[in-house]
Amino acid sequence: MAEAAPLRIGIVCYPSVGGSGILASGLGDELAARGHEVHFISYERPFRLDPGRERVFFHPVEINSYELFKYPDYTLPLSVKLAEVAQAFELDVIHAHYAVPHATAAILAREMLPPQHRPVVVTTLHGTDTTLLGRDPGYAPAIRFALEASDAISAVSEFLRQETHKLLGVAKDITVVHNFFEARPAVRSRDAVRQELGVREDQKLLLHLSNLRPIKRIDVMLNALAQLENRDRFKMVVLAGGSFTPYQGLVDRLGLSDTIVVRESVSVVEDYLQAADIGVFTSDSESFCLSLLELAAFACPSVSTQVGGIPEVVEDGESALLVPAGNSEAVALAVERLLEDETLTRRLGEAARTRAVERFCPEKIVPEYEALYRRVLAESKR
Ligand code: GMT
Repeated sequence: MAEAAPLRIGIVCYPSVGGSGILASGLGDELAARGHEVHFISYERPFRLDPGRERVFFHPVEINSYELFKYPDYTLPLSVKLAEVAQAFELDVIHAHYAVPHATAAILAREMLPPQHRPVVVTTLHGTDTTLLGRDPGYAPAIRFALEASDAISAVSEFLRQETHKLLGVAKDITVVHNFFEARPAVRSRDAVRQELGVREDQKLLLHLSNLRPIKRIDVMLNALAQLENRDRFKMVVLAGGSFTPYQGLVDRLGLSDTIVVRESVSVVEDYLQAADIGVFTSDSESFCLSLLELAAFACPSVSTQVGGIPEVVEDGESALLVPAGNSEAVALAVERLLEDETLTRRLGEAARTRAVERFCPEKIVPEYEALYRRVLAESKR
Protein backbone atom coordinates (compact mmCIF):
# COMPACT_ATOMS: atom_id res chain seq x y z
CA MET A 1 0.00 0.00 0.00
CA ALA A 2 1.30 3.50 -0.88
CA GLU A 3 2.44 5.52 2.12
CA ALA A 4 0.15 8.40 3.05
CA ALA A 5 1.56 11.86 2.24
CA PRO A 6 2.89 13.86 5.19
CA LEU A 7 0.55 16.48 6.58
CA ARG A 8 0.99 20.17 7.38
CA ILE A 9 -0.26 20.68 10.90
CA GLY A 10 -0.73 23.86 12.93
CA ILE A 11 -0.65 23.36 16.69
CA VAL A 12 -2.04 26.01 19.00
CA CYS A 13 -1.34 25.54 22.71
CA TYR A 14 -0.35 27.26 25.94
CA PRO A 15 3.43 27.62 26.04
CA SER A 16 3.63 27.76 29.84
CA VAL A 17 4.08 25.01 32.41
CA GLY A 18 0.94 22.87 32.24
CA GLY A 19 0.15 19.40 30.98
CA SER A 20 -1.69 20.51 27.85
CA GLY A 21 1.27 22.54 26.53
CA ILE A 22 3.73 19.79 27.42
CA LEU A 23 1.64 17.22 25.60
CA ALA A 24 1.20 19.49 22.57
CA SER A 25 4.98 20.13 22.38
CA GLY A 26 5.72 16.41 22.63
CA LEU A 27 3.12 15.67 19.96
CA GLY A 28 4.57 18.28 17.58
CA ASP A 29 8.01 16.83 18.10
CA GLU A 30 6.83 13.27 17.39
CA LEU A 31 4.78 14.32 14.34
CA ALA A 32 7.80 16.11 12.87
CA ALA A 33 9.95 13.02 13.51
CA ARG A 34 7.38 11.06 11.47
CA GLY A 35 7.81 13.43 8.50
CA HIS A 36 4.95 15.89 9.03
CA GLU A 37 5.48 19.67 8.95
CA VAL A 38 4.45 21.25 12.24
CA HIS A 39 3.72 24.92 12.91
CA PHE A 40 3.31 26.05 16.52
CA ILE A 41 1.29 29.20 17.06
CA SER A 42 1.30 30.80 20.52
CA TYR A 43 2.31 33.96 22.39
CA GLU A 44 5.64 32.35 23.37
CA ARG A 45 7.70 29.40 22.27
CA PRO A 46 6.43 26.33 24.21
CA PHE A 47 8.98 25.74 26.97
CA ARG A 48 9.60 22.03 26.33
CA LEU A 49 9.79 22.39 22.54
CA ASP A 50 13.07 21.10 21.11
CA PRO A 51 14.60 24.14 19.31
CA GLY A 52 16.69 21.98 16.97
CA ARG A 53 13.92 19.80 15.57
CA GLU A 54 13.63 19.71 11.76
CA ARG A 55 10.23 20.56 10.21
CA VAL A 56 9.08 22.37 13.38
CA PHE A 57 8.31 26.09 13.09
CA PHE A 58 7.16 28.62 15.64
CA HIS A 59 4.96 31.64 14.85
CA PRO A 60 4.54 34.11 17.72
CA VAL A 61 1.29 35.98 18.19
CA GLU A 62 1.81 39.64 18.94
CA ILE A 63 -0.50 41.22 21.45
CA ASN A 64 -0.99 44.97 21.43
CA SER A 65 -2.35 46.83 24.41
CA TYR A 66 -4.69 49.47 23.07
CA GLU A 67 -5.70 52.11 25.57
CA LEU A 68 -9.35 51.49 24.82
CA PHE A 69 -9.09 47.90 26.08
CA LYS A 70 -9.07 47.48 29.82
CA TYR A 71 -7.98 43.83 29.25
CA PRO A 72 -5.64 42.90 26.38
CA ASP A 73 -7.31 40.66 23.79
CA TYR A 74 -5.56 37.47 22.67
CA THR A 75 -8.30 35.59 20.84
CA LEU A 76 -8.56 37.88 17.81
CA PRO A 77 -4.82 38.31 17.08
CA LEU A 78 -4.47 34.54 17.58
CA SER A 79 -7.21 33.84 15.04
CA VAL A 80 -5.62 36.22 12.54
CA LYS A 81 -2.19 34.60 12.99
CA LEU A 82 -3.75 31.14 12.62
CA ALA A 83 -5.46 32.18 9.39
CA GLU A 84 -2.23 33.73 8.05
CA VAL A 85 -0.15 30.64 8.87
CA ALA A 86 -2.86 28.29 7.54
CA GLN A 87 -2.94 30.12 4.20
CA ALA A 88 0.81 30.75 3.84
CA PHE A 89 1.83 27.16 4.68
CA GLU A 90 -1.28 25.45 3.28
CA LEU A 91 -2.10 23.76 6.55
CA ASP A 92 -4.25 20.63 6.38
CA VAL A 93 -5.10 20.67 10.08
CA ILE A 94 -5.25 23.12 12.97
CA HIS A 95 -4.98 21.17 16.21
CA ALA A 96 -6.20 23.28 19.13
CA HIS A 97 -5.04 22.09 22.55
CA TYR A 98 -7.29 23.36 25.33
CA ALA A 99 -10.64 24.77 24.24
CA VAL A 100 -10.34 28.30 25.66
CA PRO A 101 -9.63 30.37 23.64
CA HIS A 102 -7.76 28.16 21.19
CA ALA A 103 -10.71 26.29 19.70
CA THR A 104 -12.67 29.54 19.29
CA ALA A 105 -9.72 31.23 17.55
CA ALA A 106 -9.23 28.18 15.30
CA ILE A 107 -12.89 28.15 14.24
CA LEU A 108 -12.76 31.87 13.54
CA ALA A 109 -9.56 31.42 11.49
CA ARG A 110 -11.14 28.60 9.47
CA GLU A 111 -14.23 30.69 8.72
CA MET A 112 -12.13 33.72 7.72
CA LEU A 113 -10.31 31.78 5.01
CA PRO A 114 -11.54 31.15 1.47
CA PRO A 115 -12.92 27.57 1.15
CA GLN A 116 -9.90 26.23 -0.78
CA HIS A 117 -7.55 27.27 2.08
CA ARG A 118 -9.62 26.01 4.99
CA PRO A 119 -7.86 23.49 7.25
CA VAL A 120 -9.87 21.09 9.38
CA VAL A 121 -9.98 21.93 13.09
CA VAL A 122 -9.32 19.24 15.69
CA THR A 123 -9.82 20.29 19.32
CA THR A 124 -8.28 18.36 22.19
CA LEU A 125 -9.76 18.84 25.64
CA HIS A 126 -7.30 18.57 28.50
CA GLY A 127 -9.34 18.97 31.65
CA THR A 128 -10.10 22.29 33.23
CA ASP A 129 -11.45 23.57 29.91
CA THR A 130 -14.38 21.20 30.64
CA THR A 131 -14.32 20.57 34.39
CA LEU A 132 -13.78 24.18 35.49
CA LEU A 133 -14.63 26.58 32.65
CA GLY A 134 -17.35 24.23 31.37
CA ARG A 135 -19.27 24.86 34.61
CA ASP A 136 -18.96 28.64 34.26
CA PRO A 137 -22.08 30.11 32.60
CA GLY A 138 -19.87 32.92 31.30
CA TYR A 139 -17.86 30.40 29.24
CA ALA A 140 -19.93 27.23 28.71
CA PRO A 141 -22.05 28.33 25.71
CA ALA A 142 -18.95 29.58 23.86
CA ILE A 143 -17.00 26.37 24.63
CA ARG A 144 -19.95 24.22 23.50
CA PHE A 145 -20.20 26.22 20.28
CA ALA A 146 -16.47 25.91 19.50
CA LEU A 147 -16.56 22.16 20.17
CA GLU A 148 -19.63 21.55 18.02
CA ALA A 149 -18.03 23.63 15.25
CA SER A 150 -14.73 21.68 15.42
CA ASP A 151 -14.31 18.99 12.78
CA ALA A 152 -13.30 16.54 15.51
CA ILE A 153 -13.01 16.61 19.28
CA SER A 154 -10.69 14.47 21.37
CA ALA A 155 -10.33 14.14 25.13
CA VAL A 156 -7.32 12.86 27.06
CA SER A 157 -9.34 10.32 29.09
CA GLU A 158 -12.61 8.45 29.10
CA PHE A 159 -13.47 10.38 32.27
CA LEU A 160 -13.06 13.69 30.43
CA ARG A 161 -15.07 12.43 27.45
CA GLN A 162 -18.00 11.60 29.72
CA GLU A 163 -17.70 14.83 31.71
CA THR A 164 -17.75 16.88 28.51
CA HIS A 165 -20.96 15.21 27.28
CA LYS A 166 -22.52 15.62 30.72
CA LEU A 167 -21.40 19.13 31.68
CA LEU A 168 -21.46 20.84 28.31
CA GLY A 169 -24.19 18.80 26.65
CA VAL A 170 -21.98 18.31 23.59
CA ALA A 171 -23.77 15.91 21.23
CA LYS A 172 -20.85 15.43 18.80
CA ASP A 173 -18.67 12.32 19.14
CA ILE A 174 -15.57 12.70 21.29
CA THR A 175 -12.61 10.42 20.61
CA VAL A 176 -10.46 9.42 23.58
CA VAL A 177 -6.75 9.77 22.84
CA HIS A 178 -4.80 9.25 26.03
CA ASN A 179 -1.70 11.28 26.76
CA PHE A 180 1.75 9.88 26.10
CA PHE A 181 5.21 10.58 27.45
CA GLU A 182 8.62 10.03 25.97
CA ALA A 183 11.47 10.75 28.37
CA ARG A 184 14.41 12.76 27.08
CA PRO A 185 17.87 11.75 28.28
CA ALA A 186 18.75 13.06 31.74
CA VAL A 187 21.64 15.51 31.76
CA ARG A 188 23.00 14.78 35.24
CA SER A 189 23.38 11.46 37.04
CA ARG A 190 20.92 10.23 39.69
CA ASP A 191 23.64 10.58 42.32
CA ALA A 192 24.48 14.14 41.30
CA VAL A 193 20.84 15.20 41.55
CA ARG A 194 20.33 13.53 44.94
CA GLN A 195 23.49 15.19 46.18
CA GLU A 196 22.26 18.59 44.96
CA LEU A 197 19.03 18.03 46.91
CA GLY A 198 20.89 16.89 50.02
CA VAL A 199 19.39 13.37 49.96
CA ARG A 200 21.52 10.76 51.76
CA GLU A 201 21.93 7.28 50.31
CA ASP A 202 19.77 5.75 53.06
CA GLN A 203 16.99 8.32 52.51
CA LYS A 204 14.04 8.06 50.10
CA LEU A 205 13.24 10.91 47.73
CA LEU A 206 9.57 11.85 47.38
CA LEU A 207 8.64 13.99 44.38
CA HIS A 208 5.71 16.20 43.42
CA LEU A 209 5.52 18.17 40.18
CA SER A 210 2.68 20.41 39.06
CA ASN A 211 1.68 24.01 38.48
CA LEU A 212 0.65 24.15 42.19
CA ARG A 213 -2.81 25.51 41.39
CA PRO A 214 -5.38 25.19 44.25
CA ILE A 215 -6.86 22.06 42.59
CA LYS A 216 -3.54 20.25 43.29
CA ARG A 217 -4.24 20.51 47.07
CA ILE A 218 -0.66 21.15 48.14
CA ASP A 219 -2.12 21.76 51.63
CA VAL A 220 -3.29 18.12 51.81
CA MET A 221 0.12 16.92 50.66
CA LEU A 222 1.99 19.00 53.26
CA ASN A 223 -0.39 17.92 56.03
CA ALA A 224 0.18 14.29 55.07
CA LEU A 225 3.97 14.67 55.22
CA ALA A 226 3.69 16.31 58.63
CA GLN A 227 1.88 13.21 59.94
CA LEU A 228 4.76 10.89 59.06
CA GLU A 229 7.03 9.90 61.89
CA ASN A 230 10.79 9.77 61.66
CA ARG A 231 11.13 12.35 58.92
CA ASP A 232 14.82 11.69 58.69
CA ARG A 233 13.91 8.72 56.45
CA PHE A 234 13.06 10.90 53.46
CA LYS A 235 13.11 14.25 51.68
CA MET A 236 10.61 15.68 49.24
CA VAL A 237 11.41 17.72 46.15
CA VAL A 238 8.64 19.88 44.72
CA LEU A 239 9.16 20.81 41.07
CA ALA A 240 7.10 23.94 41.04
CA GLY A 241 5.55 25.13 37.80
CA GLY A 242 4.08 28.05 39.74
CA SER A 243 5.10 30.10 42.75
CA PHE A 244 5.59 28.08 45.95
CA THR A 245 5.44 31.25 48.12
CA PRO A 246 1.76 30.80 49.13
CA TYR A 247 2.67 27.46 50.77
CA GLN A 248 5.86 28.54 52.54
CA GLY A 249 3.96 29.61 55.69
CA LEU A 250 2.33 26.17 55.99
CA VAL A 251 5.70 24.45 55.47
CA ASP A 252 7.14 26.47 58.37
CA ARG A 253 4.12 25.95 60.63
CA LEU A 254 4.22 22.19 60.06
CA GLY A 255 7.97 22.09 60.74
CA LEU A 256 8.72 20.76 57.26
CA SER A 257 11.43 23.21 56.20
CA ASP A 258 14.21 20.61 56.51
CA THR A 259 12.11 18.00 54.66
CA ILE A 260 11.04 19.93 51.56
CA VAL A 261 13.23 21.29 48.79
CA VAL A 262 11.57 23.40 46.11
CA ARG A 263 12.91 23.82 42.59
CA GLU A 264 11.25 26.32 40.27
CA SER A 265 11.71 26.61 36.48
CA VAL A 266 13.35 23.21 36.04
CA SER A 267 14.10 22.63 32.38
CA VAL A 268 15.33 19.01 32.47
CA VAL A 269 12.62 17.37 34.53
CA GLU A 270 14.08 13.92 33.72
CA ASP A 271 17.08 14.65 35.98
CA TYR A 272 14.71 14.67 38.96
CA LEU A 273 12.32 11.95 37.73
CA GLN A 274 15.20 9.43 37.59
CA ALA A 275 16.24 10.37 41.15
CA ALA A 276 12.81 9.90 42.76
CA ASP A 277 11.57 6.89 44.76
CA ILE A 278 7.92 7.82 45.38
CA GLY A 279 5.58 10.32 43.66
CA VAL A 280 2.86 12.11 45.62
CA PHE A 281 -0.25 13.67 44.03
CA THR A 282 -3.19 15.01 46.01
CA SER A 283 -5.34 16.74 43.35
CA ASP A 284 -9.06 17.15 43.87
CA SER A 285 -9.51 16.60 40.15
CA GLU A 286 -7.27 15.46 37.28
CA SER A 287 -8.34 14.42 33.84
CA PHE A 288 -5.19 12.34 33.29
CA CYS A 289 -2.25 13.57 35.41
CA LEU A 290 0.63 13.63 32.99
CA SER A 291 3.08 14.00 35.91
CA LEU A 292 2.03 10.60 37.23
CA LEU A 293 2.86 9.11 33.84
CA GLU A 294 6.20 10.95 33.75
CA LEU A 295 7.19 9.27 37.03
CA ALA A 296 5.79 5.90 35.93
CA ALA A 297 8.07 6.03 32.88
CA PHE A 298 10.98 6.01 35.36
CA ALA A 299 9.53 3.05 37.32
CA CYS A 300 8.70 5.36 40.19
CA PRO A 301 5.38 4.43 41.84
CA SER A 302 3.06 7.12 43.19
CA VAL A 303 0.55 7.70 45.91
CA SER A 304 -2.30 9.62 44.33
CA THR A 305 -5.88 10.62 44.89
CA GLN A 306 -8.36 8.40 43.06
CA VAL A 307 -10.00 11.10 40.97
CA GLY A 308 -11.01 11.76 37.36
CA GLY A 309 -8.92 9.94 34.76
CA ILE A 310 -6.18 8.82 37.17
CA PRO A 311 -7.48 5.21 37.42
CA GLU A 312 -7.06 5.00 33.63
CA VAL A 313 -3.36 5.86 34.00
CA VAL A 314 -2.50 3.66 37.01
CA GLU A 315 -4.30 0.82 38.82
CA ASP A 316 -4.70 0.88 42.57
CA GLY A 317 -2.55 -1.78 44.24
CA GLU A 318 -1.03 -2.79 40.88
CA SER A 319 0.95 0.23 39.70
CA ALA A 320 0.17 2.87 42.37
CA LEU A 321 -1.60 3.38 45.67
CA LEU A 322 -4.79 5.41 45.21
CA VAL A 323 -6.54 7.18 48.09
CA PRO A 324 -9.69 9.28 48.51
CA ALA A 325 -9.43 13.01 47.73
CA GLY A 326 -8.95 15.55 50.52
CA ASN A 327 -7.80 12.97 53.08
CA SER A 328 -4.28 13.68 54.35
CA GLU A 329 -4.38 10.70 56.78
CA ALA A 330 -4.96 8.30 53.87
CA VAL A 331 -2.10 9.91 51.90
CA ALA A 332 0.21 9.62 54.93
CA LEU A 333 -0.67 5.93 55.43
CA ALA A 334 -0.05 5.10 51.79
CA VAL A 335 3.29 6.96 51.73
CA GLU A 336 4.25 5.17 54.95
CA ARG A 337 3.54 1.79 53.30
CA LEU A 338 5.85 2.63 50.42
CA LEU A 339 8.56 4.04 52.67
CA GLU A 340 8.60 0.84 54.70
CA ASP A 341 8.05 -1.82 52.04
CA GLU A 342 10.74 -1.78 49.40
CA THR A 343 9.44 -4.94 47.69
CA LEU A 344 6.02 -3.34 47.23
CA THR A 345 7.57 -0.09 45.99
CA ARG A 346 9.67 -1.96 43.44
CA ARG A 347 6.72 -4.10 42.26
CA LEU A 348 4.41 -1.09 41.80
CA GLY A 349 7.14 0.90 40.07
CA GLU A 350 7.93 -1.86 37.57
CA ALA A 351 4.21 -2.36 36.83
CA ALA A 352 3.79 1.41 36.38
CA ARG A 353 6.66 1.47 33.89
CA THR A 354 5.30 -1.53 31.95
CA ARG A 355 1.86 0.10 31.75
CA ALA A 356 3.40 3.42 30.66
CA VAL A 357 5.41 1.75 27.91
CA GLU A 358 2.60 -0.51 26.69
CA ARG A 359 -0.30 1.95 26.77
CA PHE A 360 1.04 5.51 26.83
CA CYS A 361 4.07 5.52 24.55
CA PRO A 362 4.31 7.76 21.44
CA GLU A 363 4.41 4.70 19.14
CA LYS A 364 0.87 3.86 20.23
CA ILE A 365 -0.68 7.29 20.80
CA VAL A 366 0.73 9.46 17.98
CA PRO A 367 -0.76 7.20 15.25
CA GLU A 368 -4.14 7.66 16.96
CA TYR A 369 -3.87 11.41 16.35
CA GLU A 370 -2.64 10.85 12.79
CA ALA A 371 -5.62 8.57 12.13
CA LEU A 372 -7.97 11.19 13.55
CA TYR A 373 -6.51 13.92 11.29
CA ARG A 374 -6.76 11.69 8.21
CA ARG A 375 -10.31 10.58 8.99
CA VAL A 376 -11.54 14.16 9.37
CA LEU A 377 -9.66 15.28 6.25
CA ALA A 378 -11.24 12.45 4.24
CA GLU A 379 -14.68 13.37 5.61
CA SER A 380 -14.20 17.04 4.75
CA LYS A 381 -13.46 16.18 1.11
CA ARG A 382 -16.56 14.02 0.66
O1 GMT B 1 -4.38 21.64 35.64
C1 GMT B 1 -3.28 21.38 35.22
O2 GMT B 1 -2.46 20.67 35.78
C2 GMT B 1 -2.86 21.92 33.90
C3 GMT B 1 -3.72 21.36 32.84
C4 GMT B 1 -3.18 21.84 31.53
O3 GMT B 1 -3.17 23.03 31.27
O4 GMT B 1 -2.75 21.09 30.72
O5 GMT B 1 -3.72 19.94 33.01
C5 GMT B 1 -4.74 19.21 32.40
O6 GMT B 1 -4.22 18.62 31.22
C6 GMT B 1 -3.19 17.64 31.40
C7 GMT B 1 -2.69 17.17 30.04
O7 GMT B 1 -3.70 16.58 29.28
C8 GMT B 1 -3.76 16.50 32.25
O8 GMT B 1 -2.74 15.53 32.44
C9 GMT B 1 -4.20 17.07 33.61
O9 GMT B 1 -4.78 16.04 34.37
C10 GMT B 1 -5.24 18.16 33.38
N1 GMT B 1 -5.55 18.80 34.68
C11 GMT B 1 -6.77 18.74 35.19
O10 GMT B 1 -7.71 18.17 34.65
C12 GMT B 1 -6.93 19.43 36.51
